[in-house]
Amino acid sequence: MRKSSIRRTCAALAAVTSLALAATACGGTTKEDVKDEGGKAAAAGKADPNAETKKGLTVGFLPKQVNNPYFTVADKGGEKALKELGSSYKEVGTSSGTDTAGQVSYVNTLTQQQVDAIAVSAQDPGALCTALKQAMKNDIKIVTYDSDTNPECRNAFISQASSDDIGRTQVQQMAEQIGNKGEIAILSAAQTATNQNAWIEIMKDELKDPKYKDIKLVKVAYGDDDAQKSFQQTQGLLQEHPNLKGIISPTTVGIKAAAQYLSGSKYKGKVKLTGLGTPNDMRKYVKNGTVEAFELWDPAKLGELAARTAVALASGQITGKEGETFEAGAMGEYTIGKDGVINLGKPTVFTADNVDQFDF
Ligand code: RAM
Repeated sequence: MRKSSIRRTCAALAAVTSLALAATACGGTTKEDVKDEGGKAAAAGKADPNAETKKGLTVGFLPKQVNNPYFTVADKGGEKALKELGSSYKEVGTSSGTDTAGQVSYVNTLTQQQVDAIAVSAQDPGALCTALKQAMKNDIKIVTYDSDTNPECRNAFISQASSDDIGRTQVQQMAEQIGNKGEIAILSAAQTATNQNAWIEIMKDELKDPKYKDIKLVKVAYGDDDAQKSFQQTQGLLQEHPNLKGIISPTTVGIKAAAQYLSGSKYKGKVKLTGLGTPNDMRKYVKNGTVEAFELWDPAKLGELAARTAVALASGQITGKEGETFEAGAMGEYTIGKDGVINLGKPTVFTADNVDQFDF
């Protein structure tokens, strides 16, 4: 039976029976279909760096939130890379950044459709685990990007930069802008977001340094990556804390909404704002004096690296173990670090001097 017809049969089986049953019935056949040495090595749990890059694969992208410009750019980067590699791209996802059940059901759908790999940005670290493990049992490679799940629930995580680089620099920028003194708050995304929570932990750790003894973190607020909620949370922070000197918002949706609120208020330029934003969203707030500096990485490169990692995994060139290396096209060679983490690079700081040089 050809792989496509096996897949159709299995998908039909999965639709009428429990997924686990279909997985048992179909798992062996799919593996037998792997003819190349790289595939065999990978099936035996070993990477074969010389295995041929497979074509005709399907990689499903499942961002934290569709219609979030950050993920639109990231996923376009993935789509472009997959086209170059001769594979197919599809994107599914929820429009709310806090719809964990929706994300779970999308993982299940992609599993039933027997895609070759899934690139997912997890809204919650643990909630997707069962579904992702089921996908892996079905021979689907799992790459998390942007926001991780637990390490045993995926093959590799593409991290935008180290949490240290992202968390500490935001505190350093804020401290500089408020002259190392005063009350500050954080406006985050969803309360469960793995990436924002990791960065906030590092921010708190950085704040322990005695040089910040006069800075007080008074609140962490959550805007859920919802523009309206983030706007209202900013307003609430300023009402509750009239002495607030600055807000750090480590989310592109949050920082934009906070900038929008501040720029139309008496606090413009007085209450400092920094965090993670896209140059296209933040340009006007840098130019009108609401924001001095913020940072981010190139989301398109993050999506591209997620796609290339997914294909390298599905081709058997890597398995996700520490120390394995692979070629990510023009992006160069990447090495897998501890716990299957692959670091994209370092974030870029944007100010009035360079913000016009970027278009994303
Ligand atoms: C938002 C999302 C995403 C985060 C960026 C910085 O778009 O929360 O997960 O990485 O901000």
